[in-house]
Amino acid sequence: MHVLAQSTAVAKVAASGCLRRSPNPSVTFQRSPSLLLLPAACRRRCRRGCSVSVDVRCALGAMVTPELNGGDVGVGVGGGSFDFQRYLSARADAVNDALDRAMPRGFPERLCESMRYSVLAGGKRVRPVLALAACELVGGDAAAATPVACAVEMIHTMSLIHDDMPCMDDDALRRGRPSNHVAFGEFTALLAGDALHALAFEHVARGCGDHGVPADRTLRAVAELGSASGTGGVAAGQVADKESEGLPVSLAMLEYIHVHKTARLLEAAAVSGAIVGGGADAEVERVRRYARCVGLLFQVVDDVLDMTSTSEQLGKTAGKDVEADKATYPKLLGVDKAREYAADLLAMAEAELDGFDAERAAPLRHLARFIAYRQH
Ligand code: GRG
Repeated sequence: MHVLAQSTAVAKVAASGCLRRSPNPSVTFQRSPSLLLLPAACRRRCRRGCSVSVDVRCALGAMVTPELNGGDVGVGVGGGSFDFQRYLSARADAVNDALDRAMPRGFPERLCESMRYSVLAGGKRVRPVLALAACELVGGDAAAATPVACAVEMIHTMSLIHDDMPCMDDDALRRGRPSNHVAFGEFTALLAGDALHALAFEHVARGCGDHGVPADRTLRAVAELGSASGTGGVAAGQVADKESEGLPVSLAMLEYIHVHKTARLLEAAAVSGAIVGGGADAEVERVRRYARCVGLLFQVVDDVLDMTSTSEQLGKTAGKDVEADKATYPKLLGVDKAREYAADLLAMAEAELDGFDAERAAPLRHLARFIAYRQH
């Protein structure tokens, strides 16, 4: 029992420490030695009862009890019943409609077509749904967070377009179809990504006011998204990732890469949603801590899936981390320990929701489980 508590505390320190950002990435590369202790991280089982239907292999499937399955329909939370599948598909549909309206048409035709091609190609829409659910958690109307939700998806999609290009990961398959540069050529893909990034900020700046979001909150959301994209986020993680290829990578460095390349944008999605939803500062910070764990969880699961799934299952090329000789959690810890770490992160994320109203927190609770148990 003592060992359990202690190792969970280690994982907790690691998860919070790893997400602290340094203004100087070269300094941050050296930090977070606490993560080196993570192989000892405990298995912490979900303390909440929820129903079960794990019938397919999933990233965590081999090591956690089936009670943890959160992708299930009709799971009891806080004494009630919450239909997560319905919630997810309703929110994803709303985001898809809003994205369709937001994406430009017309001149320059090829640029607009290329942007629409990647944004409207599907995808799980995890980040926008996080934004909407965080907004609702703090008592806001999901509509207020729709511009922020769309913006996060635009930034995410631009990162996928650029990530697939020959100068980055050189991948021909994305979201089950040819990558943007394969379909439209390199310079168009590059510019489509650039234009999407610009549109994201324009969309928030123009759209939030239409939903009654006060200007100071809109500005805070813009700052959050900007910080998650640049040297404090995705771009920093990507450059560290590329520079590390083929080299020995420490767990601290791996953590830096994953937190910045992936987790930071998920964090910004949830935090921006809570900000435009009118959340108090303490609520926003609790949402941030939840989303930090979920963001890192997302990438740990991604690493495991890359190693254990097929390209058909993923809709993108499987096994490419191994091929590119990239550091991943399964590579550094082994698949079982990576799964244990994911389970710890899931438990920590859920613990951050305990202070909120159970019904309002149900979507974020189940979203965390969905991320843990996703199969693509
Ligand atoms: C944002 C300024 C700026 C630059 C981008 C190219 C680049 C710099 C970063 C690459 C970031 C990247 C692709 C990280 C991987 C994140 C990840 C796990 C993506 C997969 O996300 P899913 O599974 O994909 O949510 P879908 O298709 O479902 O949306």
